[in-house]
Amino acid sequence: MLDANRIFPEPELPDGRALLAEGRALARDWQVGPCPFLTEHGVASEAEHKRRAMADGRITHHAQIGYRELEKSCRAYREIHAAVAAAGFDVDRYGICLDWSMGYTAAMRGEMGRGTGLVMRGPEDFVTLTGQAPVAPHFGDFVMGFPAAVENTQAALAAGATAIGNLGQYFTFRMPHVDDDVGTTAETVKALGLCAAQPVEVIIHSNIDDGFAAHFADLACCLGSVLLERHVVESLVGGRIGFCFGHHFSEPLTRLAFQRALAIAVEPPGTMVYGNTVAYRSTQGGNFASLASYLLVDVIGQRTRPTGHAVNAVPVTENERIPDIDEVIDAQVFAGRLCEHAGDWSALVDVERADAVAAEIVAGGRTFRDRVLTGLAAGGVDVDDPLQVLLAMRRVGAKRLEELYGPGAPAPERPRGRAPVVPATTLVELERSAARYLGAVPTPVRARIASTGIRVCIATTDVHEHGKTLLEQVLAPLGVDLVDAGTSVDPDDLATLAAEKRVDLIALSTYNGVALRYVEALKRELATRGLEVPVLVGGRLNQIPDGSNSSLPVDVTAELARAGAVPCTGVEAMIEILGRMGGDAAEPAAASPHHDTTSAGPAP
Ligand code: B12
Repeated sequence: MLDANRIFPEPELPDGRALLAEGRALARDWQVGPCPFLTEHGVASEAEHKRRAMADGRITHHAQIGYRELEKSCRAYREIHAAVAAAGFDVDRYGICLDWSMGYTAAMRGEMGRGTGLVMRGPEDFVTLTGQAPVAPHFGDFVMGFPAAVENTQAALAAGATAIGNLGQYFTFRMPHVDDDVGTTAETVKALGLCAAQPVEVIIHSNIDDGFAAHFADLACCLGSVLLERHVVESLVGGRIGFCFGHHFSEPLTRLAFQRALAIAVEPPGTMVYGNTVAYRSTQGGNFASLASYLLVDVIGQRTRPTGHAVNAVPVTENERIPDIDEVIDAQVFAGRLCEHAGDWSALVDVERADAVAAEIVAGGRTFRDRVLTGLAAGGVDVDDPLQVLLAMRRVGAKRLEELYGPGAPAPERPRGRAPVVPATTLVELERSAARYLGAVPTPVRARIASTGIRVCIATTDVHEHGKTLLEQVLAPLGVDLVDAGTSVDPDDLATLAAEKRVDLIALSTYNGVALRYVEALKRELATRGLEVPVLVGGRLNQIPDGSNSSLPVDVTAELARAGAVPCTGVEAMIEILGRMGGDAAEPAAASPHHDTTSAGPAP
């Protein structure tokens, strides 16, 4: 079913074992350096600190920080620690949000644009940051899985970090204008070797929600991908892996069950349980309810079956923009106080139900792992070569792996063609949301849209795919002819496909704080191809203004309209526009937008 010749069309691939040896050899010069966290806690590694906390029955806490400017990030590193301590609680570790442009090597980074995260000039900046307070540095963004995997791992180690990742991002994140996934994989294998060869324990981190977990319909496949990554890091690389999950785990029972499944399937300690960020869809006040709901589950999970995962209180501005320092402090104090309350709640929770679901997830996960490894080997992939296993999984992708090897019984009518052993909530929620939108479309509007025969090219500027998936699940039943340009698409590639397919309209989803820069580049690319099609854009329409002193993104809706795009707050806006375009369908068929490549049908 899988064929290595098709997965790897390259005449030859680098030898993963040789790359591993090369990475291990780098450990002679690059080792874990000192930092206040290791010194003040008297530990050689964060894993040691976590085991100590597990033994003491203490729950550890994770906060995610990282602002464009190093100065503000250093201030955050100090102030959050001080303010949370003043309130009588602890923040044990910081997840450092490096900017996506840090995925490029320093030599490549130049004019490659910026997102909303922290940009570092070199190892000295890493050391400066982690020197601000006795809080463990966790480098889990834009390190492993990118062209700069080795140089960023070297800098993180030198700055005293003993939890470095994020293998999950390797499988799904793509750097704009970088197509060399063999090179990216080679650098990642070297970085894995460098971590595995350290004289102290370094946790190689993987956030599965950044990876395949956002795409699987079955939580058993999520656990199966955990076991596959563990095979690579622990059996092939000789390192130690720690997992994070949480963004997409909205249902308390399966969220708790997945923590227990990890307790069975992987040696503790894990890194963190991330907040259920997709549930943040309300106002700041409303988001406190989402925070309390998932955090209580995570605290009870650590109380009743410690796995060393830090809990992570996500600030309530999550669905607006990157949170500011005081918002992070409020969330951490909220978490500290909730831990005090949680003790009384544990008795009320039937963890046995979660354990029963965990057993199903683990059994299904092991089946998935075994089937994938057998399938890859049968297809000619060397499953003992870390480069080949990683690259094959990345290229085949979550959807195809689940369709081929999922543990669920075949069910052609279901997403991925299988009945999930334990359904993943994300896809179920998206299906329900699409059905709600569709149900609200009046029949005459449906008829009008269907009559246009309009062809829409749909794409995202980054890894965020749920908005696009939702749109697809609404537009296809309305009879819209969809051209899928995929995720993390570069403006030139999008314009080329739009021209080739003679589309009538582009639907663009963007989230990483690049909305305006991307639309301006796309407009230029479309103009060079003589294509004038409406560009509808939705998602998070913001960007950090050049020279900003707040490092916080601002709304760019007005600028997008001035740039000639059509900003859309939601799916309804697009349906309304398509419905109006349909209104013009009275024009004779000859006028159908397809055939006239220059002006693509009625203006929205
Ligand atoms: C899920 C999520 C992820 C997942 C994505 C999984 C996936 N495969 O899709 C993961 C964990 C991988 C992820 C990664 C990152 N994320 Co994220 N993510 C989110 C989160 C929690 C939800 C977004 C989402 O999908 N919502 C579900 C959709 C269906 O709902 P919606 O967005 O409201 O969409 C509606 C409309 O916008 C509309 N719509 C959307 N697109 C379009 C397009 C058109 C044409 C139209 C008409 C309508 C439309 O349709 C929907 C219904 O109306 C948001 C925070 C939040 N709660 O919103 C952060 C968020 C978007 N992420 C953010 C960031 C920074 C990142 C990272 C860079 C973090 C990092 N350092 O690694 C990376 C991205 C890296 C990369 N390579 O691109 C930031 C963006 C900051 C900003 N712009 O101000 C946010 C806001 C979180 C935060 N507060 O920091 N993320």
